[in-house]
Amino acid sequence: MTASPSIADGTFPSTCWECGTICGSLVTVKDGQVAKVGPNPDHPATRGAFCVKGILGAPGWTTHPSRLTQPLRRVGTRGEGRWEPLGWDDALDVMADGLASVRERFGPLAIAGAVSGAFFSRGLTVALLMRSLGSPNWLINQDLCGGCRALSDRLTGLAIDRGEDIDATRCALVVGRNPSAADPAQWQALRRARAKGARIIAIDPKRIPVADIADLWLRVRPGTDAALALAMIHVLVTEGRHDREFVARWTHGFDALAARAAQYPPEVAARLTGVAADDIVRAARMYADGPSTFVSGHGIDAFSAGVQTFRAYHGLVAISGNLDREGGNRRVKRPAGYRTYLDLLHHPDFRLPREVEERTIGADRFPLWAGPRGWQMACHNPSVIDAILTGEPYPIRAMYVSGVNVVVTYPNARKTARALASLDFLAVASQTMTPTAELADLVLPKTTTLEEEEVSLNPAGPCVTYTRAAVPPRGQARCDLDIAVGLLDRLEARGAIAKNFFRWRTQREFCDFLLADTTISLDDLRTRGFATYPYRLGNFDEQGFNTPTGKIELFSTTLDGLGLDPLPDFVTPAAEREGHDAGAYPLVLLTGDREKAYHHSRFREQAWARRMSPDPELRVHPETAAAHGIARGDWVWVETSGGPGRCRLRVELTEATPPGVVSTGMGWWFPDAPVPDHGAFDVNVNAAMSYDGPWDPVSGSADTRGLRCRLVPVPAA
Ligand SMILES: Nc1nc2c(c(=O)[nH]1)N[C@H]1C(S)=C(S)[C@@H](COP(=O)(O)OP(=O)(O)OC[C@H]3O[C@@H](n4cnc5c(=O)[nH]c(N)nc54)[C@H](O)[C@@H]3O)O[C@H]1N2
Ligand SMILES: Nc1nc2c(c(=O)[nH]1)N[C@H]1C(S)=C(S)[C@@H](COP(=O)(O)OP(=O)(O)OC[C@H]3O[C@@H](n4cnc5c(=O)[nH]c(N)nc54)[C@H](O)[C@@H]3O)O[C@H]1N2
Ligand code: SF4
Ligand SMILES: [Mo]
Repeated sequence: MTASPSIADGTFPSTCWECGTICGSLVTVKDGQVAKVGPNPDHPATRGAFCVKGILGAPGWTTHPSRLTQPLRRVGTRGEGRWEPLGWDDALDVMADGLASVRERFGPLAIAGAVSGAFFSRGLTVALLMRSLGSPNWLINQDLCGGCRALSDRLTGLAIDRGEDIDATRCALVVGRNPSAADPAQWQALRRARAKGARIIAIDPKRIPVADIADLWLRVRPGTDAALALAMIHVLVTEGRHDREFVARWTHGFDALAARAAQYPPEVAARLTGVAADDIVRAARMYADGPSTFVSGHGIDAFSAGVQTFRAYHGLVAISGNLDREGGNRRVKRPAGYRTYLDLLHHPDFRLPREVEERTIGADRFPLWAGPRGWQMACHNPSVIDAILTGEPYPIRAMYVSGVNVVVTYPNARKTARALASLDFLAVASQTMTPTAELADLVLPKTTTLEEEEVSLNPAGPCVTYTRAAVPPRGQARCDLDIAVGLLDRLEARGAIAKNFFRWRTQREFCDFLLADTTISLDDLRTRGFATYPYRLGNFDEQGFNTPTGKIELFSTTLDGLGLDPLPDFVTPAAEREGHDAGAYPLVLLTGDREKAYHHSRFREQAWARRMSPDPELRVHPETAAAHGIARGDWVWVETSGGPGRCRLRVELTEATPPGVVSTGMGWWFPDAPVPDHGAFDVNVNAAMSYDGPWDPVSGSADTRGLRCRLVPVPAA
């Protein structure tokens, strides 16, 4: 079942959606198998950019011998690794019984879903499945990803997600973004722009490849960017380089922002950030000589002051007038009639009663994140882990984890595992057996991105882009929507749902629904792989700003109303706050370096990827290594201040990482290491990190970098 009705041999335009870049692809199918995946040079968003994960990773795990091809039921104790295969009918009955029983005993709110990848249909599917059960509780890992940026974008009213017009810019301000590893489309565009004479400013503690092609590289101290951005605002304002007309017409709170920025003149910011005052002034002037585009990344997101840091940079974008103009940051605009997944999440037709939504875990403390006013109306994830373990504010007793490897990718791996293992019922849908799936009662085999259809909006095009189900699902694998629909039928038969929110029974019907009110036809999309639509820059009169004042809120009336700081401000980074013993933990830890071979915890089973990147590395400056008596290739334990345990990493020496700072990737585990954790408690940095806060007061994000740490040599075996 599932997939596209018309699977055939040939070469087809499609879209890789292994990551959020969603690159236009060409997929060649021969004898019913994927023979080749490569870039589509005609795709308007990605213009031939592509990466090895799309070329090798996606086909590699589609056919990998370790691929899950049938449902599995746990036999023996949890995490023991003993399973028995069963058919879908039985599997969905087991799942419906498990969920119905928890619902009966504890109520619908005791069931939570978990997913990642906010902008794919699987997120909506999990959210609507939970809502159908009557639970507002679903976890999406955006607090660890782009959540701070998204909340700032929303509060400020810019709506510039993925709208960097790099090709037409005169200056790209690249902040906390490592495009050469994370985003091939941005990386190609930056190099094209550079060749045409555009200037690049890189703001990054590490000398990453974009720093090497930059005109100006500011080596900021981790976690201090808000001061840098405020100082740049101050320079623009005092030198009269801001866009007065734009500011007067479209923004709210300019004077207040200017007054706040005045507290951070370049000399003050220099002390806080470690960047020379002259360089801050040069960067500000270079950026002011636009059009300029702001290219931001995870390096300033997912930490306990992430929203205010983004608010500072977003303020810079706004006062310089670089919004929705050629070479600036385009606003997200949909084709007429198109509704994004986020629109559907908020649409009244798909909502639970407000009093139920208000009980979403975390809505009481992070109302702009969780609950009815929340960005995605999803839970505050660390509070869900706590609720499972403590029963407070109310018990969570069952989960459906579909599309996220929480044991590996959430901070505090052991605690997450302990929480999952204590549930009354856990089902996990995945393509391969993961440390998360190992703890389940029921494991469901999932299709890969080459076996399923997807329609999504890519604001970078801008275009609507199409993923073809190029080959039939392997074995009995099913897509997320098929699993949800089959399950709902059974829950309905057991009287265990609140309301069936699914208006679609197949992925094809869902794709049709997305396009129904547009002029784009699915057939055209299938033929070309994408559809562009009319897009008008600077149409502020026609499409205003979605804020209480209807203007770009440099001063946030929403934050003010909640008693939070309405203006961006510098917050002392976690590593420098009181309570840390800097003597015992002398180094600062960055995590999440993107690796070309892996997508987070994915593709760990593939031989080519393991050859490219065999061990979890800790990148250390030679001076730091010398001071610690460690050498390249040594294994060290990393322990963080206030952390729950340690993890084991292999030392790599590099001058790219500044002295006193060490950096590593994330997502490490080995499919061939022993069950249940497969090394996720050993070689995974999240085994050494806490998820307990401090949390960003707006998004609830925890610090995934800028933590104090120490290294302990692992004795040679
Ligand atoms: N190959 C590959 N590509 C991926 C992914 C993957 O797993 N593998 N994951 C995808 C996903 S989901 C995401 S979210 C993106 C993330 O990709 P990016 O947005 O590029 O984020 P990171 O690589 O985490 O960090 C980017 C840079 O931020 C810097 N940084 C750290 N702290 C600070 C700071 O305080 N200030 C500043 N200015 N910079 C800082 C780091 O040194 C690093 O160079 O990558 C996506 N692309
Ligand atoms: N310490 C630290 N932790 C981090 C980060 C960091 O920088 N530092 N980065 C954070 C970031 S930015 C992110 S985005 C997260 C990523 O965290 P995850 O989303 O957990 O990362 P993946 O490894 O991509 O895991 C996705 C899982 O879902 C399954 N899967 C993939 N596609 C589908 C699908 O369509 N349906 C279903 N049902 N399953 C699917 C795969 O088998 C895989 O096990 O990690 C976060 N964690
Ligand atoms: S960057 Fe790589 S993994 Fe991400 S969508 Fe493009 S080809 Fe796929
Ligand atoms: Mo992410």
